[in-house]
Amino acid sequence: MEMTMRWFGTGFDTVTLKQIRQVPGVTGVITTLYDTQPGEVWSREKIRALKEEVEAAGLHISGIESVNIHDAIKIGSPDRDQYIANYIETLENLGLEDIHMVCYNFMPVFDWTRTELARKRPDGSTVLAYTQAAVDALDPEKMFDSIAGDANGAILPGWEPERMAHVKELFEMYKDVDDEKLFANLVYFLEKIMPVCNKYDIKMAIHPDDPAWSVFGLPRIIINKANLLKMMKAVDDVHNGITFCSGSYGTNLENDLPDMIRSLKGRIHFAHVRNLKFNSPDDFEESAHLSSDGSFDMYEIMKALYEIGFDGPIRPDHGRMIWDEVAMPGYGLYDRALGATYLNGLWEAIDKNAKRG
Ligand SMILES: [Mn+2]
Repeated sequence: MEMTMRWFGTGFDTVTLKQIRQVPGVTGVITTLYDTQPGEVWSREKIRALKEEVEAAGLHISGIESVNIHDAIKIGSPDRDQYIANYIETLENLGLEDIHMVCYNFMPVFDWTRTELARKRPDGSTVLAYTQAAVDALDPEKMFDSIAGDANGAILPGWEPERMAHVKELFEMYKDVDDEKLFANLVYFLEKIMPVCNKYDIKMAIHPDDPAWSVFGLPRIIINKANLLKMMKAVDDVHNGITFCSGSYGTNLENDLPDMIRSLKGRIHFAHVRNLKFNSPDDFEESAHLSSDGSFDMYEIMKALYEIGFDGPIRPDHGRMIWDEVAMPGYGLYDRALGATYLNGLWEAIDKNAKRG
């Protein structure tokens, strides 16, 4: 594996490349062109400029998170082929710039959903949290307003104000899309892009829906092992793979995380490893990465990744806000750096143990 951190780009991220370079063991960043809209073609020039900036800081681009999918593709509307053609052009430009891993998601309307961006924990840190009762009590159109106020002025990934201004229209557009239709639209998209992925060896890594169940009655498909295996089989190409995000699959306590990892050997191209603390099955908060701070056994998760020979990029995921840092919720420097260091420590121990037999 390669340890990386997510970086949103100069002007969007409070964390600098220089700071990331100083986190021990981190050699790459996972980044994006944060000012592009879903459906837009990424030019080679823009990709190259981003790459040069990262490399000038002594790091490299380990993959893209995300190249977002236009709603027309997810809905399967008549204009989807044009947006798929644009997506293919973006993939081609990424391939020409020697970038070989692309994370994306296939969630309708909302990206990840949390009901609080700054829940206070006993140690005084603040974290993102989710409670089903709050979602059930909420008008989906107000979801954006309810969380935007806590974002420290940052634009949250997947919650771009331009899209959220049209939430009502988006719901209307998805009204005939159920789980089966969404799955068929995903397969249609993957079949169209596989040739360019094969040509440039670009590994597509779908990110799970978060939380891993339906919210506001919207369809959700990337939620469990059965659906993932169905997706792998439907487009049986190594370039059709997944992002294993422990914090997203872990929202559903029925998901056995190490077992899922072992079942997906060879198709996990990217890993997000973080912990959650459950107060009840319907209420969780994002804890520190350490096993003892949350509900997951992080050693078993890392061991499963090690045992399947995972060699892609891995990153700590949402961190707590600590030491008075002001940053995009989940994406401060300090707690993610602690997370990266902890995950590197687990990996070193697992590796040394395995080699000693
Ligand atoms: Mn994730």
